[in-house]
Amino acid sequence: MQVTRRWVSVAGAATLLSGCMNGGLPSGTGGGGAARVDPKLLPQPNAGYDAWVAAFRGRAQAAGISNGTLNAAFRGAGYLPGVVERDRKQTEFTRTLQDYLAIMASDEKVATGRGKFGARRALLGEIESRYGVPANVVAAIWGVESRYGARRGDISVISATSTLAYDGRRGGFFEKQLLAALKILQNGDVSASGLTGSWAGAMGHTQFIPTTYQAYAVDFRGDGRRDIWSEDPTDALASAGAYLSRSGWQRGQKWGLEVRLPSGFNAGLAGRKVKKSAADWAALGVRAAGGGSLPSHGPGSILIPMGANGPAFLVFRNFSVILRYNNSENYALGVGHLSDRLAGAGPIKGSFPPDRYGLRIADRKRLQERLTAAGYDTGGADGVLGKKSEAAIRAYQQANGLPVTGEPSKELLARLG
Ligand SMILES: [Ca+2]
Repeated sequence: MQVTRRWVSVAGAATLLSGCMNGGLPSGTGGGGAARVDPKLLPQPNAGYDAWVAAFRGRAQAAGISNGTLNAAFRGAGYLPGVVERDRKQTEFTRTLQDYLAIMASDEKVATGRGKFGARRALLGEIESRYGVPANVVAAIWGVESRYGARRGDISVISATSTLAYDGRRGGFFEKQLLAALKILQNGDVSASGLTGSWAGAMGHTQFIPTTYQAYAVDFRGDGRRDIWSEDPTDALASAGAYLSRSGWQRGQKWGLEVRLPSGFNAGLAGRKVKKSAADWAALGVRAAGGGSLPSHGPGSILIPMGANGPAFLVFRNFSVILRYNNSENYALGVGHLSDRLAGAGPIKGSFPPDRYGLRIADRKRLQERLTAAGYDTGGADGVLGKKSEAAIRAYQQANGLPVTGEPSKELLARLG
């Protein structure tokens, strides 16, 4: 990924590329879950793309893809302008840990997640026995990647990856994904019409990109297919467990925990480069936020993702394994925290500092609520100011003769009441 604190997720992509993610966790979407087909996500005529595909077919055949597979794959596939648009827009917003947690692990999301976790407890227990990755950690990945299967993606993977390969910004990477997708079809794991995913080719319940699928997906019950796409999440969840296991997950060890730092803690000791034993951190005054002694799971690092005045964490080796799924510390903290919450833990205990506009999450929620009430759709009121909120602020500012910045402020909030 091109930067580490991005709001994205695609299994394995973190180690493979810069910023190729599905954006499966859009912010500010609140409700509005009903699927609407964006016409830009339907194939549109494009002569340049057609010429690219014609040339690609030769390269694919040289890589062992049959004509029959290519014909079946590209029947109905085509250039998707909406995919290129999303690829360009990806880097506009940076998300803080608080944003991530608001999106991944709000009380509402946790309540939904506990229901989904409970319903699949037996399966997740079997996966835990086989791969050593705790049921609640696999469930958290599931929740974050596809909202427990609700957002598996319905875009043709052949169309999406061929569009991005043709587009060329990261053409080499996406040509590899396209080839891997064709191999999946040729292998018979899924039909051409069933090979769907998110806009950047991340597929199924746990949003594996095709190369990650090829390397790590498993057929848990041995029915002959590694099926991560269907309603039944068995293979997908087992594949996530297998992937974390093969990435070095240490059985019986925690990812980390929230801690309380002593006043005057040397912030220079924060960051994954500094590793100390739990005993050494304890000697420096670090305490478990929930009370009790610091657990010992090998050398650990202190993370303060929102600065010294925000929440603090002690993370162990398994935290780095979650990073293999998506190389963002905020992502991994979000998954770790959600996994704890699914298992019954409470919310983060530390307080979050105000944002650069001086607003706290309650202020941001109120701003979204007031804008919505005034007729400016922010796409929900989750306290995460994304594209929709920015557009709503702009529209409000325009309509009220204010300087059009698209940025929130205390003045704007006061004006909205
Ligand atoms: Ca299977």
